[in-house]
Amino acid sequence: MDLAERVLSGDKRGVARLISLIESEDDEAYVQLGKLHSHTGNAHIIGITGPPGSGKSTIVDKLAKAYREIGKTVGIVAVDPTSPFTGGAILGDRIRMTDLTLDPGVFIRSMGTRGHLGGLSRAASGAVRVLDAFGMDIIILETVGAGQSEVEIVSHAHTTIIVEMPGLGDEIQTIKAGIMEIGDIFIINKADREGADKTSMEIQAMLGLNPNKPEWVPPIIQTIARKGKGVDAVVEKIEDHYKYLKDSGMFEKMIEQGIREELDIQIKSQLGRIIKNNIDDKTLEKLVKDIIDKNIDPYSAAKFVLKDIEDILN
Ligand SMILES: Nc1nc2c(ncn2[C@@H]2O[C@H](COP(=O)(O)OP(=O)(O)O)[C@@H](O)[C@H]2O)c(=O)[nH]1
Ligand SMILES: [Mg+2]
Repeated sequence: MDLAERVLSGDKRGVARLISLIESEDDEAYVQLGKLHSHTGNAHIIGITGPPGSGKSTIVDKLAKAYREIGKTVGIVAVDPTSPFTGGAILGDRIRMTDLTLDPGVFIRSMGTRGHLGGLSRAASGAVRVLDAFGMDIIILETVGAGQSEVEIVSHAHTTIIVEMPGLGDEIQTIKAGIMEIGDIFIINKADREGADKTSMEIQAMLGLNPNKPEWVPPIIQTIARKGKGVDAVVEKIEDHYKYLKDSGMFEKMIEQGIREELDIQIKSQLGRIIKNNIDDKTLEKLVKDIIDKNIDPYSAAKFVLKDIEDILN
């Protein structure tokens, strides 16, 4: 059995192997992912992002348990470039999900510093597709909300949750608009601490300034994740959002958009490989020297290289 067949037959080790292959950007990974394509598109993908320590992993843990209670299977992909990849570590350094890992209806995968961020985003998207084909009803994608790359990672999600906590003070003002805009649901976690109402109001005010999703008004929910408080309300809003996406036709649009992006990525990456395989280093080095010596400009040099590739392709 190849890896795709193992995934489809319900073999968790096959899932783990295929995700590793995707992480190492092995060509074969894309062949196997291709075989899974017709089995994808059934999962609800939920992205969770926010500052480190805000309680994302704790929330993911409680959400996963809540979904298991209503009989749904759950895949978790945790992307944390700030914490080193240690192979066995689940969700970074704090392993709180041990009881979940024993559940056959749950699959957890963590991804770390391996490779560049673009590669990480692609790997996360690949892992999500594997888990989708594997039959997970809910797939939760946790990333640290620190910049544009994280926004890119959660862009693979249908429903995006932003987790904040009280006491960030002025920091909340400086949250990049780009991150606020992608939030479908806002969670103020650690509501057992002082200032949760103030933080809620600040987010409310910021959302008022950015009415980018007029048909869906992002709810703001206070939680005490460590005690499981407010988690049911989060599940309810996630389900509401899913229904909104389906009813409004947004879901189909998102799928189409995702496919356009994926096709674009594949065309470019395959073209990149053709170029790499067909230009020897010597030619490139000579061109670099020629550009330095002003014998040729970079634009013309690139044209020259691509002309060669065209001839090879014909
Ligand atoms: N006081 C308080 N602490 C919490 C709450 N939820 C999580 N924590 C703690 O906050 C710390 C960071 O949580 P974690 O889930 O790892 O955050 P992440 O970095 O966003 O994934 C841990 O020590 C948690 O136990 C909460 O509701 N209240
Ligand atoms: Mg975490």
